[in-house]
Amino acid sequence: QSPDRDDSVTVEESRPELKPPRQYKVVLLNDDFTPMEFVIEVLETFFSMDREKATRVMLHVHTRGKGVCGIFTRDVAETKVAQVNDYARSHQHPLLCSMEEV
Ligand code: TYC
Repeated sequence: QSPDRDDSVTVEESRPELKPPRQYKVVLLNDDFTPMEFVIEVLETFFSMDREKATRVMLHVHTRGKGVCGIFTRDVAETKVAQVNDYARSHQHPLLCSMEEV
């Protein structure tokens, strides 16, 4: 074997990533036109809520103006927001979903 040839192998052990991922609230906003039943369906479909929880969250948004649907990492939150807004638009409802860093 050639003496100037370095065949040593460096082994690095992975260290745990210490920073927790940033978290985002996905928020639903009230409006005067989207039917209550449609909002309940959205909460069941995209946030896996049962009917009771979906109804509670919908009524909270209806009376308080906005409400939290869930807390997710950025990618998941962005996907949920896009899915809800696209779904609402495809049914001609003005329902708006947005996200806020926790
Ligand atoms: N305010 C709507 C109504 O009276 C119901 C509604 C609830 C709309 C929650 C949007 O995010 C919302 N039909």
